[in-house]
Amino acid sequence: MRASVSVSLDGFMESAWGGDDGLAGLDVVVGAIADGARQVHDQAQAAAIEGALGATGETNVHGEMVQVLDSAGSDIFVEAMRGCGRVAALGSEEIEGVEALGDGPAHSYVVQMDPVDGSSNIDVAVTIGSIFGIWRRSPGEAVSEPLLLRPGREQAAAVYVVYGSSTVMVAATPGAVNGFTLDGVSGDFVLTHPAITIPEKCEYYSTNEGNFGKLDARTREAVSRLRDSHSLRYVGSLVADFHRNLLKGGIFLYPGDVKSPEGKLRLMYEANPLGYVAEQAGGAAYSDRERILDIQPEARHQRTPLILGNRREVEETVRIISG
Ligand code: AFP
Repeated sequence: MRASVSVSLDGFMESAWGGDDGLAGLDVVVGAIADGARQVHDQAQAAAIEGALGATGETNVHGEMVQVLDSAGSDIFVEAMRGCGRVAALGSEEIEGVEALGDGPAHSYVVQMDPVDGSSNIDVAVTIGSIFGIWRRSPGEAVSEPLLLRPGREQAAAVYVVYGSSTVMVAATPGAVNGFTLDGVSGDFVLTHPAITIPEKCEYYSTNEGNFGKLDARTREAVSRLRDSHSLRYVGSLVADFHRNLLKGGIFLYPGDVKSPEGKLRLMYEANPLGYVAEQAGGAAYSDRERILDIQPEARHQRTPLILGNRREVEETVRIISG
């Protein structure tokens, strides 16, 4: 396994945000995410050989089994965020409280992350991901819980990494979505998907069809409509399903059901960052009733229904679900 060194992000400075002065240091934060992602990539590749598959035996704040790679990935990204010197506070799906990382003038960002998304897929060699929402911190703002309870529309940037047949990092900044592929030899991320926009044509829908019987009548109607007119693709890793829909054209749904009206996915670590990416690429993200980025969070670990992807299909699906 390679030692941890800084990775270079080919073209990020030029392609990302057109020199917005309000985003000074963002390249450092995204570079640290890239550095962590390369380490998670290495660990995922080596997990079976090094006996690092399976669960740790612990459960996380959501009562879910923690996989060995969940725990390793969380440690890697906490250290990457701490080490970059630009992040004041970190919220994580894997950590109950707020990680206070620094309160100096250079600590001008707040990050919320799902370090390893889709971790039940690790043991079967199926695609997993990492997700990050990045907010600005004003000078002197206290590093405490309220700093991490801001709506998604205030994000400065959002990033996800998909560890699949190749490892790709997608970074969204105001008006720009770019994809960088990890070069396994140099360890650098190379700009391979410049200026991503979600296709107009919606080819796919992604949802857990096994939940159909638990849905209310209007949500069943919305899913049935998609089923009749689209191909189904469902990996069960949100990042993988979203990445396909972003590049090929599609819609992802994890609605609430009769037992869990707020669904399964988390507002701060999953819905907000991917909602931001979708919107910057010309798509949309809604709960069953409102724009994801407008939801005022009440708790860092709160859940939300999520309908995400092609704007036209998302709006039509929300219209049917909300009656
Ligand atoms: P795991 O981390 O337990 O694999 O869950 C993954 C996830 O949070 C998200 O990535 C998927 O979109 C969603 O859950 C899949 O949930 P279902 O297994 O209920 O379809």
